[in-house]
Amino acid sequence: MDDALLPITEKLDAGRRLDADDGATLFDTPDFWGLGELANRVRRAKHGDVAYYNVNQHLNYSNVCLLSCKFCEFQRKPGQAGAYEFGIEEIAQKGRDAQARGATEMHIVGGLHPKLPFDYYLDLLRTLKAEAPRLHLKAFTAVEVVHLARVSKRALRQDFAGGVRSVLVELRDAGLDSLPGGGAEVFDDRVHDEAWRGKIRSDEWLTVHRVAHEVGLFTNATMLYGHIESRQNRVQHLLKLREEQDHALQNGFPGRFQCVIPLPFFPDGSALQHLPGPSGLENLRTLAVARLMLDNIEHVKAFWIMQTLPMAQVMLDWGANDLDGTVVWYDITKVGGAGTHQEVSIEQMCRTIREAGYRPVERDTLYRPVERDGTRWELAASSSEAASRATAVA
Ligand code: V47
Repeated sequence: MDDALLPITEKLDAGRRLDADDGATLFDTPDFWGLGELANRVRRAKHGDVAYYNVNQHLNYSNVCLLSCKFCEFQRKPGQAGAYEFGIEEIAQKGRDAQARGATEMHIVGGLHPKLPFDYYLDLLRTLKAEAPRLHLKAFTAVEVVHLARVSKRALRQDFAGGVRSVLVELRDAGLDSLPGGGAEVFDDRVHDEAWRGKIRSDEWLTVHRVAHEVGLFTNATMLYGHIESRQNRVQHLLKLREEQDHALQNGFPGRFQCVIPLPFFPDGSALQHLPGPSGLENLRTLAVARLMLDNIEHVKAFWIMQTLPMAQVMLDWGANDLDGTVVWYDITKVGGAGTHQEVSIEQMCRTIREAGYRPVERDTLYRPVERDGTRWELAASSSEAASRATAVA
């Protein structure tokens, strides 16, 4: 073992927090397998041999976007070939279809559309809740939430958090159940200005999530790595997330971050396609560091769509305890030039997890175990919600 890992091991054994220097050491250590072992130890202490997945579907209501993020191959300008926006009936149909195939979650994100009114988004949520009430609606990144606050003319300049709060409350009351983790990219102003100028900055992203936690919404957090950022930027990103989670927990907010999802940059088709993208080893290293630094975020997701299933299997030994969903369409990135139809069956997902030596557990978006019989599903009797419902009935 690299001697530099010994004090870190001692800290972990004593339940003490790692700091920025420890993060740098973990990124730089030549003892790659030692790092993996540390991450796996922490992962196993928290989650044993359980590996979660869910049955979900993605809905990208529009790819039209005012922004021009250099890493993004999804966005189109208004009128450009391939630009689209879904009508509400089309969205309703997708909701009915997802519910009929037994999905528990709809993950909804889109571009910053210059024309769609705020009512479109409220309609989208209300329609899905009416047509597919069993779907949990995990919708709108912090970037979209700020866009919607602007579209609906909240006074963000005078009171950013207040404007965000009023928009989130309205969305929540229309059916929004939680926020996905997208749009965080990497929390650094230099990288921001070079690669996604015009998008909200890290302080605004974090404020949206803070307000979401205050108003009772659970959220996720991503980190896009392997482009023009440094490893030090990644450590700082993780520390900012940890600090924000401390804030939610110390203040007893009803919401908090549930999981972190490190996302490897895919160069193909983007304005940064001259870059190589991260290697498999860098993916494992970044995942392990995320698990070790984020002692207050319960779940770490290996998003198999971007990592591939074989890589995700290995990632279960490197800190990940969740593979995300069975997904049906995924349009934001296309792995290796693949089409947008990316789907695994529940059987395939379970086989993948078992083969890696773990016990597959289906969860809902809030990480409550699900019991399933084909397309019919219920929260498992052991989950706290089901238990409290049973108590209320008794
Ligand atoms: O914010 C865009 C990233 C994100 C590329 O919350 C790219 O459960 C790699 O946030 N290469 C959207 N990444 C995806 C996302 C997500 C995914 C799965 C689960 C959850 C969750 C959230 O995708 C964007 C951006 O960071 N992205 N382009 C690219 N070329």
